[in-house]
Amino acid sequence: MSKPSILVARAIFPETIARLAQHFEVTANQPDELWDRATLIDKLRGKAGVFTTGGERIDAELLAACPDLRICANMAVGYNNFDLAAMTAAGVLGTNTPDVLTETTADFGFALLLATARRLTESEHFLRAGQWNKWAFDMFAGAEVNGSTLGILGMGRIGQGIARRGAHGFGMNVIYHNRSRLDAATEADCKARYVDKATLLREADHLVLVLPYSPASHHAIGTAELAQMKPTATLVNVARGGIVDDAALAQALRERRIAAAGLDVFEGEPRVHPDLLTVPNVVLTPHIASATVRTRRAMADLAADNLINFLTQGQPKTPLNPEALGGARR
Ligand code: 8YV
Repeated sequence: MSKPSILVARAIFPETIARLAQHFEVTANQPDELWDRATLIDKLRGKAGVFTTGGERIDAELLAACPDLRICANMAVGYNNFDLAAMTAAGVLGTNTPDVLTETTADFGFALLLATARRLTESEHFLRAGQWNKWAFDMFAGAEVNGSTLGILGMGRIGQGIARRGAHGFGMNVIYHNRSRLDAATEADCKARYVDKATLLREADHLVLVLPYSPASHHAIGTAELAQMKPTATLVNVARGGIVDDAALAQALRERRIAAAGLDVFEGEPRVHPDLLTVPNVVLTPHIASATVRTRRAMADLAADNLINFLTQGQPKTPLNPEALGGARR
């Protein structure tokens, strides 16, 4: 029997390609070319599966043009690049990579919180620019982290990981807001108290965003929300671009309406709003919260497992829309 054909849309570990090639005819993109949509659709013709990395938009138009496609395996926990309803309607399975990146991403969220509060980027730029010629009592005095109030918007697995780090490691008072309240045991484990969004914005000394992006969370933090925060507060986004109105944030930072921000994700990335590049009180990183070698390997392995298990045995490991299997394309 001939092997099914799959597309790996972006460069990935050579070992992952080799493993996939044991089961599939693989079209890879190891030069890591950035394909436009027409090219992606063209490359997908005749493919039963695609390995995506979060940037490839899978929607009704693409699915209609690729009738052989049966599974889209995202190497990311977030899947806002998938129109899941359209995929389900077309009988196409989507999978993501939950759990394997939780602690690594929580580590990074906390790193960004610390860097933002303690002004790491700003002070390093100052030093590198040769501007440090004397010590001063108020030089780069930042916001206290230990014992302060940590606010978390979006209390899924990563949010809980950040809460535990704050509560248990830094003695922080943790408050959170989420679509649904956690069970009592999880709240106790995270030492976290559920509050409404207005209270979260008003009381947090450090606000971390860890909610999924959807039309409902678009600009969840904009001018009105920033105005409710303390002028001494910091804001960290390790979730998705588009949750924060970047233009409004840059203005709030410039006017010191909040103290500082740490951003790993941006609206329209890899483009970064030019105003964010010119304000000093922001720490900027290029969407690397899950980027440790071990975790990226685990994510690639899980995405590959999903393709292999589904296309060879019909048993994906981490399906997003198992209901699609009823009407799955064969
Ligand atoms: C991915 C992420 O590396 O998993 C996610 O949702 O944001 C990151 O861990 C990124 O999405 C790859 O594009």
